[in-house]
Amino acid sequence: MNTWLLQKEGFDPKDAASDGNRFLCANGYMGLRGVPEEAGSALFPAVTLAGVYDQYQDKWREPVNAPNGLFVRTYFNGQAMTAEDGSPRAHTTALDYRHGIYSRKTDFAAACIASRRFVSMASPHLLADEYQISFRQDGEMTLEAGISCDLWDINGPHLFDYHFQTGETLTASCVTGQKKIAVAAAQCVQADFDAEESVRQDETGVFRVFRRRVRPGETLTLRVFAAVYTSLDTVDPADAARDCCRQAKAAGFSDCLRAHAESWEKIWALSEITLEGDEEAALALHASQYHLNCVAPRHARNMSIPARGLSGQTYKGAIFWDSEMFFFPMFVYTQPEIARSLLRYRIETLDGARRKAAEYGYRGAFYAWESQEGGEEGCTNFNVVDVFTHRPVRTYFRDKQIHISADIAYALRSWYEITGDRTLLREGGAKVILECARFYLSRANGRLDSERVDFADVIGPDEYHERVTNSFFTNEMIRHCLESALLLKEIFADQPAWFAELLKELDYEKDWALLSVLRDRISPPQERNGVIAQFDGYFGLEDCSLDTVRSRLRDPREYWGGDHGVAGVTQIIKQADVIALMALLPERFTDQQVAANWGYYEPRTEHGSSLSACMYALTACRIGRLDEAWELFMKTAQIDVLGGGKQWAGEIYIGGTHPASNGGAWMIAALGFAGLRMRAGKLSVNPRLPRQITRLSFPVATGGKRCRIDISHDGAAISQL
Ligand code: IFM
Repeated sequence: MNTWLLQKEGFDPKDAASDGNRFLCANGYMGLRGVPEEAGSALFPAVTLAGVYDQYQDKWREPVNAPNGLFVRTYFNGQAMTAEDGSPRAHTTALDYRHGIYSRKTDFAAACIASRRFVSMASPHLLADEYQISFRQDGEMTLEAGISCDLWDINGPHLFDYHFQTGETLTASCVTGQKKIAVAAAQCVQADFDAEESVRQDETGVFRVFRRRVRPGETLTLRVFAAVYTSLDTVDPADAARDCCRQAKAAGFSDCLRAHAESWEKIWALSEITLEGDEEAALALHASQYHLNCVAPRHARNMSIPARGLSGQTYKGAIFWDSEMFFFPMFVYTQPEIARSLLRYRIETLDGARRKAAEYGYRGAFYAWESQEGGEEGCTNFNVVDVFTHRPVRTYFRDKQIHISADIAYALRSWYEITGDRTLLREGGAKVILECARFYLSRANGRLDSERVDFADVIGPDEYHERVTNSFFTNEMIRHCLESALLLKEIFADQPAWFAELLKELDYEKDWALLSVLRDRISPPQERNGVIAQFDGYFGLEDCSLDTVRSRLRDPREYWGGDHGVAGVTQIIKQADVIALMALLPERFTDQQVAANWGYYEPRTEHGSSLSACMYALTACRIGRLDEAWELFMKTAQIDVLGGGKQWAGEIYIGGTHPASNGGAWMIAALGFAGLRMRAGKLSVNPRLPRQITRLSFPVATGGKRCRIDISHDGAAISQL
């Protein structure tokens, strides 16, 4: 079995949404969905741009899909040769995870189309395709290769004022509706055949048209180079896109491919986990690492990663807590510059978080639940549409999921604890922690003189239970945030003047004195037989099975949460909550506590979020439930191999790739199975290898150096690289 190759036989348009995700190519700047070159908008093609957002009318803001410069469609005797129309005798799609190469082969009676393409990891604006067609029959061929503007948008259209330029390089220039960001796509080709050439342009795009007579046994090859730039990158995006294409064409497809593949080799040298003993698992781990690595913002120093990566516009292309909790760990241990970029994004969007806190009448930093450019909140008050009434449902993620600020503070502190590096804290990280802590002081609403401070009307990670009091996860993360703020004084003990200046700049004197007061007064959780209540009153809810709750659904797409959701009145939870906290702050709990809570909550968890299984797997490793850990690992790691995960929340499409699970797979393998831990750059391991794995080996970045960890059932070794 090739553990680097995902392959699928056959083509069913019904799978197009899911396959577009599974066969995604991306490089952090953009993502190209895994659909055939000739696909029209019905098959959800997209070149999704990172960090470029737009709003159409009063619909949700979402990322922009650029015009697609790799569009190619062939006609034989006037008949379009498309994978989706049922005429192919065979169709294969493949994705080479090692080098990020998508390929397809489609066999028609008259000819066979084979192509391979990539989104360059070596040159962030470049995409390239090698398209080959081998004829079996005599006839007239028309081949169109150009820039398609027939875009799939969830809440679009977003691009207006199209302007095309033709010549050796085709260009499509346009602007976004809201902020008038200029977007340009360019394309040029290298054909190894003679043909009559012309250009066609209309509202669907601009295309070069090749016409010629073909004979059996003839193979024609077209190499396509395309590029995308926006005015956020440069002043003249059209010119830059044209230049990029021309340079790529001059270098040739093979050289561009070689540079791209070499870049991927470097990424694997830094991050690959080799898993031996189970090939399905090895494939799933490669898939997970591919999908997370391919959406990392390597071209930037202050960007983060959307919750559905660059697989489309789902979840508004927004940055969630997924970044800090699930993406950050793999990067901080393997490619710290990327982890730093994720955190810089938060540092640079502090003002957005301050604006949000002020909007709700609070001080400090209340980060966006769904953060877009500048930290703007993308989450609406009506984030789900009811499948029965088709009405928007009032959801409270935006205003009540206050743990988000503490999650960000947690990652900033982890950066310091893991790497020992203080520069990020000095360069804005400390300010973020202090402002997050200040938000919780003001959220406590002046109740600091009472003995117990409740945090009421919140939502923890389990989104099915809304507006609860004393969410254990939320309270403990707040406590951790307050402690982190206090710890800053110790961290900068040798720079007292700088720290005093920072407090002065933030006018923090009064708040500083209150940090420890609130820390000590946050209400303790309710408990029963060693099980911690997820929130006050949780044990009073109906205690029934997951199957019972599922049997109450009247529509498979029905939303389980909210006022009328089937889960809200029961103890069934959406995703890891108390257990997520035990995974994030392991030193606060004994093995017995983890075991008692794991045993109680796991059967009551739907795992309705792709963020759930990973947390249960990590804690299962700790308490020696290795068979369950293995099962949860496979569930996590295989999600984008199988195209799993929930596709609908009410009437809202939530499909896409699952970077949180992708990061989760790395976390389970490295932090769970290997028991990796790094403190101030010093490594240790504490292996808990499931029987299915015979060997686990992976690199880790420690300061300027790198180590390799090798684990087997005979023991563990750490060596310098
Ligand atoms: O951040 C998550 C959230 O916890 C559950 N719903 C999906 C979000 C994005 O992955």
